[in-house]
Amino acid sequence: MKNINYVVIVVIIITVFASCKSDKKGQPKIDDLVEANTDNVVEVIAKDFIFQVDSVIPSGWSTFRMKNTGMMEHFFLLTKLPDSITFNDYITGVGTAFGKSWNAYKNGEVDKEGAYGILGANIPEWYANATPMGGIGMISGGQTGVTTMKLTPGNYVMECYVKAVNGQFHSELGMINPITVTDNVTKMEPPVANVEVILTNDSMEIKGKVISGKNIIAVHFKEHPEVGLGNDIHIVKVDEKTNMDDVTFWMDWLNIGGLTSPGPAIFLGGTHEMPVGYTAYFHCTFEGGDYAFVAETPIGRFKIFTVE
Ligand SMILES: [Cu+2]
Repeated sequence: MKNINYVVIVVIIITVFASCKSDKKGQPKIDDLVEANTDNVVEVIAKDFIFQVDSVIPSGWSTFRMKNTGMMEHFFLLTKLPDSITFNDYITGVGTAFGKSWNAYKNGEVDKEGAYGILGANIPEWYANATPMGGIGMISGGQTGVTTMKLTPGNYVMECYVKAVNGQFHSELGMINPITVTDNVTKMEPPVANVEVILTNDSMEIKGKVISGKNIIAVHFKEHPEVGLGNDIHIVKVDEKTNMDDVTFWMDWLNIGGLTSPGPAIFLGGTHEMPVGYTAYFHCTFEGGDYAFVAETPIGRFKIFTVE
């Protein structure tokens, strides 16, 4: 009995001493917590028309969770900037070029080909070396999108280019943020998917079955068009009122009324393009019913599926 008491007292003393020690130093305790927390979640709040998000995030795998608390549809596309290029260079160079092109088309000064010509003539040369690095696909007001992606260190731009009723891009109204991705690498591993999507220029191949409840959908980027936006994927709810021609028309930013709130259906997320060889994982919870995968690129691509 005496011996047991002695052991208990010694253990208590050692425990108190050890916790005092780590409290005093502070650091070891924090490191332990970071190591234990392998899921790195980056919270994003989308409002009409701002993003609330940390401006500095680690590299490696992270899960981005964006709640759309606004009335309008929102998404975010991440673009990694070439080393010498700043956030302001992006706004003045890329933002202005898209604005000029869209305004000329909207005002009836040029056709679509002419609008793309204006875009090509005004976009800065360095834009060829900027890299689309995924994002969260289109989400309707009140919905939450969740996408897991791997990022490399560097300077990024987060933006939404849905259009307001007056035709201005949300990025022009404030939905554009600089993000620094640091050398600190998360300890997160990519999730396990129950559905795989393979995107090429000619096809959207779906492997596996979307089920009622939680799904993790892996999107493999195998190919992209040589010019313009890359192949991407978004999810839309399909009901008796949904017209897929309206949906695909709406997904084209260069249509009058395209990407302009309010959208023609309920959007539930997805992911934007990443470089060839990358995989993004989006998480989506479904009830029974009909849905469609729909692309911004290539224009007109969609595939309807049923969740039982
Ligand atoms: Cu937006």
